[in-house]
Amino acid sequence: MLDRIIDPQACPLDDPAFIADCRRHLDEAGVVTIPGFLRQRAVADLVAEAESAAPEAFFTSSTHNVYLTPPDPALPADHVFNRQITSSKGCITTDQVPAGSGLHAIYDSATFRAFIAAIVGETALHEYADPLSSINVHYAAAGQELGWHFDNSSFAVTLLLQAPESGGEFQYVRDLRDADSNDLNFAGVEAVLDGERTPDILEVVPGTLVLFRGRNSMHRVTPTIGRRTRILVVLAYNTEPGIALSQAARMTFYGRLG
Ligand SMILES: O=C(O)CCC(=O)C(=O)O
Ligand SMILES: [Fe+2]
Repeated sequence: MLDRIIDPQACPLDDPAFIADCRRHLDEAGVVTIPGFLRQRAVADLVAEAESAAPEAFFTSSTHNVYLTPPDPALPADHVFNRQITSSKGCITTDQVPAGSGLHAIYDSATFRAFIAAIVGETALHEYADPLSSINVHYAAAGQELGWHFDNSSFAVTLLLQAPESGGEFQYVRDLRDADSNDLNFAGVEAVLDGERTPDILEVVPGTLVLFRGRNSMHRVTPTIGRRTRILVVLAYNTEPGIALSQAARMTFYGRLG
């Protein structure tokens, strides 16, 4: 069944050598891309599905610092910790993805979960306890972007469904901070924000699976240019069962709790 959506030639989910390769690559580069993960037919179906759900998307435009924390009033407003960055996008949630969608089939698949878990070095992965946060489809129309940030989660799984005509580029700077030792690296972050340090660019075409460690690697998606909306799926897992996304985060990202 899953073979109709995921191409086993591009991504043999239960091949130990392939898993070991992906794992090594993630450890060395901080990111793994698997082009051709989705069959072309599946990409077309999922784009059509995402386009029909787009009117239901919740749109947000917000400002945040790169650490995704509240500002620190003890520091000057123009300090890098307090620098405000803009993000704007539309989003639909797990419960808005049609029941028969390939996205549920992928997300729920025990084989796929075991594949991701093995690559990121976890024993098991679990869905969110709330009905919104497990599968999100992001829409970035012309001018919309995701500003520079570090993720709170240790890894992210995404699937690009549709690339814009131009822009919508995923840029990143590896290991710019060390969250575990609380090293925020203000100078390094400032150099990137001021354009003094050139980020790496991740080449991603539609149908590619991306596994990214974004907790210490600062990243952004540049503004979409042109009339074609960038459409990206985020598959989010927890390493413990029964965990919901915080109410504050749900209100910010989705405008509702359930
Ligand atoms: O849109 C992307 O490719 C990356 C998304 C991302 O960085 C995030 O959701 O935190
Ligand atoms: Fe991110």
